[in-house]
Amino acid sequence: MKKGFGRLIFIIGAIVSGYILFTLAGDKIILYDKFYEGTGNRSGIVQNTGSRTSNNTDEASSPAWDNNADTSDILVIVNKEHLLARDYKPDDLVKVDVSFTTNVTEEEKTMRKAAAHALEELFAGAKESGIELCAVSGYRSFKCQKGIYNSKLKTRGKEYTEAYVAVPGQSEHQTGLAMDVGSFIPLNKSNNYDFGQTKEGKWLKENAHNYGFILRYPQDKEKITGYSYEPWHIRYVGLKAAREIKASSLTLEEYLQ
Ligand code: DAL
Ligand code: ZN
Repeated sequence: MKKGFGRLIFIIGAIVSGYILFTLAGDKIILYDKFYEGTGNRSGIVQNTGSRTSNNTDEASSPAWDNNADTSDILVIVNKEHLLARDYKPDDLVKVDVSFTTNVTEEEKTMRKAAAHALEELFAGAKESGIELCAVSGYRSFKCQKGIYNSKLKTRGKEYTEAYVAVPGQSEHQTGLAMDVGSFIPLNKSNNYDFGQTKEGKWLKENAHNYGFILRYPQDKEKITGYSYEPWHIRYVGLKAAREIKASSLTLEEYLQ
Protein backbone atom coordinates (compact mmCIF):
# COMPACT_ATOMS: atom_id res chain seq x y z
CA MET A 1 0.00 0.00 0.00
CA LYS A 2 2.71 2.41 1.11
CA LYS A 3 4.87 1.34 -1.81
CA GLY A 4 2.00 1.82 -4.27
CA PHE A 5 1.34 5.29 -2.89
CA GLY A 6 5.01 6.21 -3.25
CA ARG A 7 4.97 5.08 -6.85
CA LEU A 8 1.87 7.15 -7.54
CA ILE A 9 3.52 10.25 -6.07
CA PHE A 10 6.60 9.57 -8.21
CA ILE A 11 4.53 9.29 -11.38
CA ILE A 12 2.60 12.49 -10.63
CA GLY A 13 5.90 14.24 -9.87
CA ALA A 14 7.37 13.08 -13.17
CA ILE A 15 4.36 14.32 -15.11
CA VAL A 16 4.36 17.72 -13.38
CA SER A 17 8.09 18.27 -13.87
CA GLY A 18 7.82 17.17 -17.48
CA TYR A 19 5.11 19.73 -18.03
CA ILE A 20 7.15 22.49 -16.33
CA LEU A 21 10.19 21.64 -18.42
CA PHE A 22 8.11 21.67 -21.59
CA THR A 23 6.64 25.04 -20.72
CA LEU A 24 10.04 26.52 -19.92
CA ALA A 25 11.46 25.15 -23.15
CA GLY A 26 9.50 27.73 -25.04
CA ASP A 27 6.61 29.98 -24.28
CA LYS A 28 5.14 29.39 -27.69
CA ILE A 29 3.79 26.45 -29.48
CA ILE A 30 2.86 26.26 -33.07
CA LEU A 31 -0.77 25.69 -33.48
CA TYR A 32 -1.04 22.35 -34.98
CA ASP A 33 -3.66 19.85 -35.41
CA LYS A 34 -2.78 17.42 -38.12
CA PHE A 35 -6.42 17.65 -39.01
CA TYR A 36 -6.38 21.40 -38.82
CA GLU A 37 -9.49 21.66 -40.86
CA GLY A 38 -11.36 21.09 -37.66
CA THR A 39 -9.78 23.47 -35.19
CA GLY A 40 -11.69 26.59 -36.15
CA ASN A 41 -14.74 27.82 -34.32
CA ARG A 42 -17.84 25.82 -34.83
CA SER A 43 -20.33 28.55 -35.56
CA GLY A 44 -22.21 28.25 -38.79
CA ILE A 45 -21.82 24.57 -39.27
CA VAL A 46 -23.14 23.84 -42.69
CA GLN A 47 -26.54 22.30 -42.95
CA ASN A 48 -26.98 19.44 -45.31
CA THR A 49 -26.88 21.15 -48.67
CA GLY A 50 -27.92 18.08 -50.53
CA SER A 51 -24.42 17.64 -51.86
CA ARG A 52 -22.90 14.26 -52.06
CA THR A 53 -21.26 13.24 -48.82
CA SER A 54 -20.51 9.79 -47.67
CA ASN A 55 -19.22 7.65 -44.86
CA ASN A 56 -17.71 5.35 -47.41
CA THR A 57 -14.58 7.17 -48.46
CA ASP A 58 -13.89 4.60 -51.16
CA GLU A 59 -16.92 5.84 -53.01
CA ALA A 60 -15.00 8.87 -54.22
CA SER A 61 -12.59 6.74 -56.18
CA SER A 62 -14.19 7.31 -59.55
CA PRO A 63 -12.96 10.01 -61.93
CA ALA A 64 -14.32 13.53 -61.63
CA TRP A 65 -17.96 13.96 -62.48
CA ASP A 66 -17.02 16.65 -64.94
CA ASN A 67 -14.51 14.64 -66.88
CA ASN A 68 -13.90 17.50 -69.29
CA ALA A 69 -12.45 19.74 -66.60
CA ASP A 70 -8.80 20.63 -67.01
CA THR A 71 -7.44 19.65 -63.60
CA SER A 72 -4.15 21.42 -64.29
CA ASP A 73 -5.88 24.81 -64.73
CA ILE A 74 -5.08 27.02 -61.73
CA LEU A 75 -8.76 27.96 -61.68
CA VAL A 76 -9.86 24.33 -61.39
CA ILE A 77 -12.81 23.92 -59.09
CA VAL A 78 -12.89 21.00 -56.70
CA ASN A 79 -15.76 20.68 -54.26
CA LYS A 80 -18.53 18.30 -53.19
CA GLU A 81 -19.81 18.22 -56.75
CA HIS A 82 -16.58 18.39 -58.73
CA LEU A 83 -14.25 15.56 -57.84
CA LEU A 84 -10.71 14.62 -58.68
CA ALA A 85 -9.73 11.13 -59.72
CA ARG A 86 -8.21 8.99 -56.99
CA ASP A 87 -4.87 8.92 -58.79
CA TYR A 88 -4.76 12.60 -59.78
CA LYS A 89 -1.47 14.15 -58.78
CA PRO A 90 -0.12 17.44 -60.17
CA ASP A 91 3.13 16.96 -62.08
CA ASP A 92 4.81 20.17 -60.91
CA LEU A 93 4.80 19.78 -57.13
CA VAL A 94 7.75 21.39 -55.36
CA LYS A 95 8.68 21.80 -51.72
CA VAL A 96 7.56 25.16 -50.36
CA ASP A 97 10.35 27.10 -48.68
CA VAL A 98 8.49 28.50 -45.65
CA SER A 99 8.29 27.67 -41.94
CA PHE A 100 6.16 24.66 -41.23
CA THR A 101 4.67 23.50 -38.02
CA THR A 102 5.78 20.18 -36.57
CA ASN A 103 4.76 16.73 -37.78
CA VAL A 104 4.08 17.78 -41.33
CA THR A 105 4.71 15.09 -43.92
CA GLU A 106 7.06 15.83 -46.82
CA GLU A 107 4.09 15.47 -49.14
CA GLU A 108 2.15 18.16 -47.31
CA LYS A 109 5.11 20.53 -47.61
CA THR A 110 4.65 20.65 -51.36
CA MET A 111 2.47 22.69 -53.68
CA ARG A 112 2.33 23.28 -57.39
CA LYS A 113 5.24 25.44 -58.50
CA ALA A 114 3.39 28.74 -59.09
CA ALA A 115 1.47 28.38 -55.84
CA ALA A 116 4.61 27.50 -53.90
CA HIS A 117 6.46 30.60 -55.09
CA ALA A 118 3.46 32.81 -54.41
CA LEU A 119 3.19 31.37 -50.89
CA GLU A 120 6.86 32.08 -50.24
CA GLU A 121 6.26 35.70 -51.26
CA LEU A 122 3.18 35.86 -49.07
CA PHE A 123 5.13 34.62 -46.04
CA ALA A 124 7.92 37.12 -46.78
CA GLY A 125 5.37 39.93 -47.12
CA ALA A 126 3.80 38.95 -43.81
CA LYS A 127 7.20 38.96 -42.14
CA GLU A 128 7.89 42.48 -43.40
CA SER A 129 4.68 43.52 -41.65
CA GLY A 130 5.80 41.82 -38.44
CA ILE A 131 3.51 38.85 -38.95
CA GLU A 132 4.91 35.39 -38.43
CA LEU A 133 2.94 32.69 -40.17
CA CYS A 134 3.49 28.96 -40.26
CA ALA A 135 2.36 26.54 -42.91
CA VAL A 136 0.39 23.49 -41.84
CA SER A 137 -0.77 21.39 -44.77
CA GLY A 138 -0.42 21.81 -48.53
CA TYR A 139 -0.74 19.11 -51.15
CA ARG A 140 -2.54 16.02 -49.91
CA SER A 141 -2.91 12.88 -51.94
CA PHE A 142 -6.22 11.03 -52.06
CA LYS A 143 -4.76 8.55 -49.57
CA CYS A 144 -3.65 11.24 -47.14
CA GLN A 145 -7.06 12.93 -47.32
CA LYS A 146 -8.71 9.59 -46.68
CA GLY A 147 -6.69 9.12 -43.51
CA ILE A 148 -7.62 12.60 -42.29
CA TYR A 149 -11.28 12.15 -43.13
CA ASN A 150 -11.59 8.79 -41.42
CA SER A 151 -9.66 9.92 -38.39
CA LYS A 152 -11.80 13.02 -38.02
CA LEU A 153 -14.95 10.95 -38.34
CA LYS A 154 -13.80 8.89 -35.38
CA THR A 155 -12.71 11.79 -33.20
CA ARG A 156 -15.25 14.50 -34.05
CA GLY A 157 -18.22 12.74 -35.58
CA LYS A 158 -20.06 13.03 -38.86
CA GLU A 159 -21.58 16.50 -38.63
CA TYR A 160 -18.31 18.17 -37.77
CA THR A 161 -16.30 16.19 -40.32
CA GLU A 162 -18.66 16.97 -43.16
CA ALA A 163 -18.53 20.65 -42.26
CA TYR A 164 -14.73 20.89 -42.27
CA VAL A 165 -13.11 17.99 -44.05
CA ALA A 166 -13.52 16.95 -47.67
CA VAL A 167 -14.19 13.37 -48.62
CA PRO A 168 -11.12 12.13 -50.52
CA GLY A 169 -11.44 13.13 -54.16
CA GLN A 170 -13.32 16.27 -53.14
CA SER A 171 -10.44 18.13 -51.51
CA GLU A 172 -8.69 20.94 -53.29
CA HIS A 173 -5.61 20.08 -51.25
CA GLN A 174 -5.24 17.33 -53.87
CA THR A 175 -4.85 20.03 -56.55
CA GLY A 176 -1.63 21.24 -54.90
CA LEU A 177 -3.05 24.78 -54.93
CA ALA A 178 -4.21 25.02 -51.30
CA MET A 179 -2.39 25.56 -48.03
CA ASP A 180 -3.60 25.67 -44.44
CA VAL A 181 -1.86 28.45 -42.57
CA GLY A 182 -1.42 28.86 -38.83
CA SER A 183 0.38 31.03 -36.36
CA PHE A 184 2.74 30.67 -33.45
CA ILE A 185 0.68 31.18 -30.36
CA PRO A 186 1.39 31.47 -26.65
CA LEU A 187 0.94 28.15 -24.90
CA ASN A 188 -1.55 29.54 -22.42
CA LYS A 189 -3.79 30.72 -25.23
CA SER A 190 -3.90 27.49 -27.15
CA ASN A 191 -7.24 26.44 -25.68
CA ASN A 192 -9.17 29.30 -27.16
CA TYR A 193 -7.31 29.45 -30.41
CA ASP A 194 -9.33 30.92 -33.22
CA PHE A 195 -7.03 31.71 -36.12
CA GLY A 196 -9.49 34.13 -37.73
CA GLN A 197 -9.29 36.35 -34.64
CA THR A 198 -5.51 36.46 -34.41
CA LYS A 199 -3.47 39.25 -35.97
CA GLU A 200 -2.00 36.66 -38.31
CA GLY A 201 -5.45 35.48 -39.41
CA LYS A 202 -6.59 39.06 -39.94
CA TRP A 203 -3.49 39.89 -41.95
CA LEU A 204 -4.02 36.84 -44.13
CA LYS A 205 -7.63 37.81 -44.82
CA GLU A 206 -6.66 41.34 -45.80
CA ASN A 207 -3.56 40.57 -47.84
CA ALA A 208 -3.75 37.09 -49.38
CA HIS A 209 -5.19 38.43 -52.65
CA ASN A 210 -2.07 40.52 -53.26
CA TYR A 211 -0.18 37.25 -53.64
CA GLY A 212 -2.76 35.43 -55.75
CA PHE A 213 -4.57 33.61 -52.92
CA ILE A 214 -8.15 33.67 -51.70
CA LEU A 215 -9.75 32.55 -48.47
CA ARG A 216 -11.60 29.69 -50.06
CA TYR A 217 -14.22 29.07 -47.37
CA PRO A 218 -15.44 32.45 -46.18
CA GLN A 219 -17.84 33.11 -43.35
CA ASP A 220 -21.55 32.89 -44.21
CA LYS A 221 -20.90 31.19 -47.56
CA GLU A 222 -21.31 27.66 -46.28
CA LYS A 223 -24.30 26.95 -48.47
CA ILE A 224 -22.29 27.79 -51.58
CA THR A 225 -18.90 26.30 -50.75
CA GLY A 226 -20.28 23.32 -48.83
CA TYR A 227 -17.91 23.95 -45.90
CA SER A 228 -17.89 25.98 -42.71
CA TYR A 229 -15.74 29.06 -42.32
CA GLU A 230 -12.05 28.18 -42.55
CA PRO A 231 -9.94 31.29 -41.95
CA TRP A 232 -6.78 29.20 -42.36
CA HIS A 233 -7.39 27.61 -45.76
CA ILE A 234 -6.06 29.63 -48.69
CA ARG A 235 -6.23 28.68 -52.34
CA TYR A 236 -4.00 29.92 -55.14
CA VAL A 237 -5.96 31.26 -58.12
CA GLY A 238 -3.46 33.76 -59.54
CA LEU A 239 -3.29 37.53 -59.03
CA LYS A 240 -6.08 38.63 -61.36
CA ALA A 241 -8.73 36.23 -60.07
CA ALA A 242 -7.66 36.72 -56.44
CA ARG A 243 -8.02 40.50 -56.70
CA GLU A 244 -11.38 40.27 -58.45
CA ILE A 245 -12.68 37.73 -55.94
CA LYS A 246 -11.52 39.84 -52.99
CA ALA A 247 -13.09 43.00 -54.46
CA SER A 248 -16.39 41.31 -55.19
CA SER A 249 -16.57 39.13 -52.05
CA LEU A 250 -17.61 36.23 -54.24
CA THR A 251 -16.74 32.62 -53.62
CA LEU A 252 -14.76 30.74 -56.26
CA GLU A 253 -17.96 28.90 -57.19
CA GLU A 254 -19.78 32.20 -57.86
CA TYR A 255 -16.80 33.79 -59.59
CA LEU A 256 -16.48 30.95 -62.08
CA GLN A 257 -20.17 30.73 -62.88
N1 DAL B 1 -11.01 21.58 -45.37
C1 DAL B 1 -11.17 21.36 -46.77
C2 DAL B 1 -12.60 21.43 -47.14
C3 DAL B 1 -10.54 20.06 -47.18
O1 DAL B 1 -10.53 19.10 -46.40
O2 DAL B 1 -10.11 19.98 -48.30
ZN1 ZN C 1 -7.33 23.20 -45.93
